[in-house]
Amino acid sequence: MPRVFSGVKPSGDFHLGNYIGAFRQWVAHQEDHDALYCVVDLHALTEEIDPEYLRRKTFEAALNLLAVGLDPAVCTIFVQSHVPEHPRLTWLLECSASMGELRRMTQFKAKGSGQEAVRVGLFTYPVLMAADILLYDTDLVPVGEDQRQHLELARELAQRFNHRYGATFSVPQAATPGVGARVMDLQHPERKMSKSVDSPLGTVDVLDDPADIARKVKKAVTDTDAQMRYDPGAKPGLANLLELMAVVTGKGPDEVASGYTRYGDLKADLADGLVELLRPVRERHRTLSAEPESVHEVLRTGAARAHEIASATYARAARAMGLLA
Ligand code: AQP
Repeated sequence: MPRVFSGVKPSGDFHLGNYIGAFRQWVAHQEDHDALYCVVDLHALTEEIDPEYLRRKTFEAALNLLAVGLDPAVCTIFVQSHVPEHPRLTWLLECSASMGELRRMTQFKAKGSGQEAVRVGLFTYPVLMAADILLYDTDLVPVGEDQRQHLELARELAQRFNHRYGATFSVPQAATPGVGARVMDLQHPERKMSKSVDSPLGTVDVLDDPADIARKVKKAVTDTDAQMRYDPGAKPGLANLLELMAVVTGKGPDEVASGYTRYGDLKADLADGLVELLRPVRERHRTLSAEPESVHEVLRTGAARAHEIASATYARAARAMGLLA
């Protein structure tokens, strides 16, 4: 079976962007791929994070991955730092990546460019992400649009390594959903919904209760011309709502727009649709919360399987570069 790998950072609570941009695909791919999904805790260290908070969020992230519908009987779920080959391969790849190509990464430009005190890890984290992916001979990486550039870097590093040292890594492909690849903040539709940005009204968490979901959708920023049409450039707030409704209904955003005249009606139906979309997640979460040991067991089994694959790939790369076995 072709292999799928993807990861999520345990830096906060999972939101609708993670669910629609990534987890829905993860769940779909687990059936017909050899799927590995990772809580990338090392990535969370690139910015200030309280140690206790990180530990708690890492566990919660694993629990939530089960809640969104991943089945440990058919896929592998593990924590990045439990598999030591991730930082080990990162070093090998850093020794073939260039400062110039990392400086071009838009996420780094947005978060840290020009600041002397910025962490080195924030600059090099796309290389860690490349190592995450390349360790597993990954064919497909389901990600939201925000990660596309990092995925391109992973492909570039794999090709460069293979060219310089001989065939070592599979070159992965990105898989982004047609609609919903970039869910925007409901209050600031010019920026993506994100767990590390404090925007309580703009972010719908996957575990929000129905009343909160309805309140946030109702207060979502739109525009004043009140014309119902899908136009992400001129009407980003409305376009975001139409895209979300397109995900909920399986229609295209233009088709959704043609079915409404008033923003209020769209918002009301969208709130109901999102409540239903996320209901199974909330229910599974309630059950799983009562059995934390089963989550730890999933992570132990997952790390053992991931380590088996990752150690073989690391050994291949180390040998190719001339490290003594
Ligand atoms: N707004 C989004 N729309 C669609 N997909 C999204 N993803 C994240 N945000 C959106 C996808 O979710 C997966 C996990 O990504 P992450 O852990 O990097 O998510 P985040 O919520 O973006 O987290 P942070 O802490 O806010 O990260 P930064 O600040 O680095 O962006 C990925 O597949 C991602 O594409």
